[in-house]
Amino acid sequence: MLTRLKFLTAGESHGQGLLGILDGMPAGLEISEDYIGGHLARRQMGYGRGGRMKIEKDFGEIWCGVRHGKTLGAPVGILVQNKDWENWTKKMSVSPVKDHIRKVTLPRPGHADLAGIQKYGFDDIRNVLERSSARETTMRVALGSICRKLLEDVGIEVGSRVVQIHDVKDESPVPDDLTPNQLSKTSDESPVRCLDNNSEAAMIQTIDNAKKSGDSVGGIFEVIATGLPYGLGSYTQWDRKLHARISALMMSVNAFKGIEIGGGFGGSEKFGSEVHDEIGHDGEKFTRYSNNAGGIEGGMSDAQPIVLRMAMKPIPTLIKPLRSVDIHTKEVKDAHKERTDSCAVPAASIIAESMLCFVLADALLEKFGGDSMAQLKAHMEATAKY
Ligand code: EPS
Repeated sequence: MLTRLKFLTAGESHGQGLLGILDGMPAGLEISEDYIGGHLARRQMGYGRGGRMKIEKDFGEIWCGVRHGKTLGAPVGILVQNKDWENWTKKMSVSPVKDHIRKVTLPRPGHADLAGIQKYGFDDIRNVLERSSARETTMRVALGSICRKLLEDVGIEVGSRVVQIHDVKDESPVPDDLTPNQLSKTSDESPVRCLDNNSEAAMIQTIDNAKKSGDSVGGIFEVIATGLPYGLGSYTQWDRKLHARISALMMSVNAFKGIEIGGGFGGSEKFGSEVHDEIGHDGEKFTRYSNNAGGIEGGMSDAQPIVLRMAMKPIPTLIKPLRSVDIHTKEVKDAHKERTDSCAVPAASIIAESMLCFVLADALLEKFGGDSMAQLKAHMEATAKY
């Protein structure tokens, strides 16, 4: 669903590290490891995370595609080393080892374990779970933050906040004068990334309760982008529609189980007259009296903020495991358990921001083109409508 950008990630959760390539960025974009590191650190935060985040201090080393602080127009390659690797050198060795390595044989309901071993014919679930780990999203955030930088340089910001953890809701609205970057800055100060203090305390309590009973919780977060011109995406073909492209990238995250664009499911119980955003004109440009469409009409950005809500399921690795069956002996046993997070909703909101950055940067390059940032900006100045 990306037309101008390509990205690939590689790496196992407890292997040596994670690799990523982002191809198609124009030349001349200022980018630094510190900028990428800032967003990687945001992904590591959040109340309810397990022991792994205490071990890792994710840092994206730029290996190629950048010279003297600016992109070359060539593929950008990034490496994130796994600090935990030193504890896994035998279990995750690339070469065969003489030691006996205990196999994981109890698939976790909700994880890729069972379908993964059936598909690839493995006798050890570790071969599946290492790649199908949320650790992979580290590289999505690293590469996505390069897209984010491109967007910022042309006045487009992407931010987020958590609105629900388990059954605790933060119903406070986002203040009108808060830009997405300011929204993220404020949310980042909360351990659960929500705006309302009372909801924050209740969310923390819910996570503590889940943890105490060996359980996990999911939640909902909102992702907002502003500064978009008219016409990213197109109504002319199914795979050019912006909401289809956003949904495809968002739903590529295993834990994301639902997406709402603008009014989403709520709109289905309202009248058309209550849902659609009336059009005005302020003498210079068209305006809207509301934004229930969430910034997308007919598969195109309509120059309003893009507003999305994503639902994340609870993490499937449970300290008090569900029933499973041993893949070798077929005995009924508890599912595999290992170190895990009881809640990763705050981290997931940063991953969703990054997925949106890929799509918006791609759609922007598709519409305005340019081999360099200077060309992209000139094309936008000449033709972008807001
Ligand atoms: C994660 C790293 C993983 C998990 C979590 C997210 O590290 P470890 O397996 O060493 O604890 O903490 O992933 C899962 C719970 C999962 O099921 O994939 C990370 O970097 O975000």
